[in-house]
Amino acid sequence: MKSFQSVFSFVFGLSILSLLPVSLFSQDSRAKPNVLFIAIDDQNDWIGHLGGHPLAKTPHLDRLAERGTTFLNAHCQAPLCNPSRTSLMLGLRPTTTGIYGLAPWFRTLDEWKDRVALPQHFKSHGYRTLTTGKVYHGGVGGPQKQAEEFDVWGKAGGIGVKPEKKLIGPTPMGNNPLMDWGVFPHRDEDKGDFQVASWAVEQLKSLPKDKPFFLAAGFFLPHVPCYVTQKWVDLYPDDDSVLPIIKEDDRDDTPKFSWYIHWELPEPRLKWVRENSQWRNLVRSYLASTSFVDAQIGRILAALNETGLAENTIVVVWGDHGWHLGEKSITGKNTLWDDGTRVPLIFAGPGITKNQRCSQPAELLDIYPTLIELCGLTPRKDLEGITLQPQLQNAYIKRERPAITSHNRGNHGIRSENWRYIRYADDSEELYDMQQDPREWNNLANNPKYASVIAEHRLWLPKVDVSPAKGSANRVLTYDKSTDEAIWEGKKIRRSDAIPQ
Ligand SMILES: [Ca+2]
Ligand SMILES: [Ca+2]
Repeated sequence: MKSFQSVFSFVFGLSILSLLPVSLFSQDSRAKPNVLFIAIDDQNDWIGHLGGHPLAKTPHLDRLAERGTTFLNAHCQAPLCNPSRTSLMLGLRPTTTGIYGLAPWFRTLDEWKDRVALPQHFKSHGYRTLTTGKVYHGGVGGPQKQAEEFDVWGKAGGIGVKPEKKLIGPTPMGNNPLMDWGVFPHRDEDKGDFQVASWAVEQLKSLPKDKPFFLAAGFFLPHVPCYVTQKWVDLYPDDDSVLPIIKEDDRDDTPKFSWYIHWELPEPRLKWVRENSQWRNLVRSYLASTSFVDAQIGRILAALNETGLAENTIVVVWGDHGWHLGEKSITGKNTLWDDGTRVPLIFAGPGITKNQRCSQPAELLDIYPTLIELCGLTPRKDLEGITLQPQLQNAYIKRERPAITSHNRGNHGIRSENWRYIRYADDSEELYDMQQDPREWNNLANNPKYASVIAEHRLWLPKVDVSPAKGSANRVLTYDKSTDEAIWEGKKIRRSDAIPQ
């Protein structure tokens, strides 16, 4: 009797299995895909296929985009390293965590010290997690804490070889050592980013196959200092055709408060780089650095192909925020325009439609839930991003939510498919028609014709918009509407103050 039962259940079981859709069955039996997670620091949209700069040469990223889906309208959640990366890795907006500045590290906060970050979620699903280079903004709280974030730590990366002294003259606001760029003779192999790529390549070639991997590689360039060699800068003409197209009086129609969110910074203004004949040098050095990083990413992708891992590895490439190179009279980050928020975001690998360009707004916040879905991990209800999986199948599927970027409490950029709306903490506003005016030159916020567009975009301003977290520092702005008092990095800004140059 017993044996009859087991034979019966065996046969019954088989017949049930045969009724299951083939795709579900094969998905369950397939090993989970690996993840190759590549970050680029301060990389704006000067990427070949993104069209942010007509001369940008990034053949490897362009090829990767052809092998998958690239987002042409992807934006960071904060235009600064620490808050942008914290948001992406935790799946939470800066307006939810209060992390707006270069400090604090989120694990120092009671509220987030046990929060399961993206790589930890993968680890808890049986992945081996590895990291090299700049993935989080700074240290993770000492060597003993490293193992809590990733299983394996590789080369730290960073700048690498440096000239004996700064290549350019002293820069305003304290002559910050990072504010430097240009050509000096050195070997590619001595750069932090080269070593990061080499370490990632070694891992791909030697990793045991017992578990899927989540390998994070963070490139430092084109973050300043943009040190390059002649062969990289020679990719770009040594004339003014490399300069971005700007409007001289572009800031005449932006509110004074637009200056408050990048009030005093080590990054020189356009005025300084012009007066010191550094504009072209900066632009070429930045472009050359981008091409250098593209080549390093190319080395990792080549290893992925050579090892046969490409077939079962999801590749995602993202930049943490944009960078101005003269547009709107400044260089650097800390802005809510496309120059400050638009970033590369490319997905390729199993289950992702090839050769797609998606114009729907996307957020870096969406990476966490997207990777969960692509890899079949347990979904999480506490993430503020929305999966991009529908667009990875069909790039034309609409996304209702615009991309939202915040720079300190009360200052938000809302980027939909056709519009850019900005609201500052003092209620001043900007609106740009991104189809007619992609350079965001003509602020339409005061034109009554656009009242309904503005009203529609205002609905997306974050409902939760907390004060800076404990320990916040560097690039932190607070504002009290009742007294019109603004404080930037501990110093009062008065309405009558001249804009620091
Ligand atoms: Ca950055
Ligand atoms: Ca303007």
